[in-house]
Amino acid sequence: SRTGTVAAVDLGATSGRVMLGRVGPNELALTEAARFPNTPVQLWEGDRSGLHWNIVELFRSVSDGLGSALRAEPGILSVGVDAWAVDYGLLRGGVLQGVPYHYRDERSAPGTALVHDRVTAAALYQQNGLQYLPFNSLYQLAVDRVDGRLADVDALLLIPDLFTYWLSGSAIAERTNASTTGLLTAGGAWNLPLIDALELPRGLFQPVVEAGTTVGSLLPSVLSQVGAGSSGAGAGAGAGGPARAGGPVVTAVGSHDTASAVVAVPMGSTNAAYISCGTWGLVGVELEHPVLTEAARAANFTNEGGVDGRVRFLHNVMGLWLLSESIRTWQARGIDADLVTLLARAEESTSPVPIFDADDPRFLAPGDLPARIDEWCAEHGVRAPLDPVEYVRSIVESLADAFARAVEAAGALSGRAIDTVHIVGGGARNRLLCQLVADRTGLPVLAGPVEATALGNVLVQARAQGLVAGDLETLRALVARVFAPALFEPRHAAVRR
Ligand code: LRH
Repeated sequence: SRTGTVAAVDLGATSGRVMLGRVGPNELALTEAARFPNTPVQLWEGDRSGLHWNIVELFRSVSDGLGSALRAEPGILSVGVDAWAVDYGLLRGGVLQGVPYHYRDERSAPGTALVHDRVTAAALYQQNGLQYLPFNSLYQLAVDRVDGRLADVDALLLIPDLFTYWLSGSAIAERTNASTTGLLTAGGAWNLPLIDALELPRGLFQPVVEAGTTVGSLLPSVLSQVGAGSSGAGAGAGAGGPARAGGPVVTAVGSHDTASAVVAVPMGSTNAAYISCGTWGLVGVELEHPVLTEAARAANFTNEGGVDGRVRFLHNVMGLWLLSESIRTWQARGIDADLVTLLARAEESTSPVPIFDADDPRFLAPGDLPARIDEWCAEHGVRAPLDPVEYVRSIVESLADAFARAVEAAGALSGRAIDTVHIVGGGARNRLLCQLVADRTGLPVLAGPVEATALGNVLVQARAQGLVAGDLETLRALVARVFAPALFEPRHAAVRR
């Protein structure tokens, strides 16, 4: 048995990072090689402003980060990319056409009607098991087709697959993220009858690969760009063990960030629920088989593809976006708002705050978030928060409430008696949130690891490289040993609304 190092590129909706993972049979260490912002851009499009990802800037940040990683550890064996779901780049002859849209862009609004006119929501759910989100790729694509954006393109790559392509030259569709398009069958193949029914060009869709597949090697042009020409990377044996001749391979990981996060949730039993809490709060359980009941559809629970053929049965709750977008609103108005300070003060405050529905779609779009909380409160006849501290407390209480409802639904819909709630991702750092979830569910909350997504990415690569072996339970046991989660006990019996 040996020890080696892999690099995880993990791209979130507000920031990205390149992490080094050193893995051996009883070793799992994560260090940060680079962290960079991911700031969307508004571009005028003739009659409106479109919201896009600054994808080329992001790729430069990734390249720079990989350069730092390779200088720190020339023996990196493998690189893998995960990112947020549903969004994609369109290519012609291998060249990106246009700037990929952000799923919060309003262009996808007509997509729901375009798709549901041809396939009812109920029929769709039977085929793809996905919760309805207005920006699921198939709705975005329906709009792209009508707007003529599919006329001259011959390939679609989801965001992490686009980075994998730019790093390795291989065009693939990793299955976990492809499942969020709505265009995969339950068996994990492209759903050609559905693709035809929506009049989408079949040729756009790339071969589906499983997480853990080696898809290529870092392109020589990338190696030289990152300042690690073929004589650099792969030449010497670094601390991480023998280097590969020719530089690192590129490995498909659970490229949907949430799929990678779930790999690293240190669950010890099938009765554990998880909340992967970053920009979104993804709340659910892991299953062997999808739940496609009408009750699951009505509750808007999704059956997304997991690593090793598992099913991520979960519901999207708005997540830390409610906080980050509020902070952005205040700062734009010159109000001094710092999240860490506000959270500390919110933790101390005891004044009652409104609990609003964190699931309400009105909170989806960018813009003045506190004003929309006010609007919700006015409509429901409750007092709106008075100052940033109250807004922050109200948001965290409302998130905890929505999380608790989703945990309960996940258990009821899947027939599991939930006895523990894991919180991973940035939300695991939010003590107030963790405590309130424990209080509202009446269950122990195990918080951490914060970097679950990068860890899951690392572990799938490490397993492909033979640095660790075993099923997800074995990998999770390793995570639990090295990154022991923090326990929050409920302070009283569960709060039911
Ligand atoms: C979280 C996430 C989530 C998706 C959303 C678009 O980053 O991937 O799982 O629903 O972004």
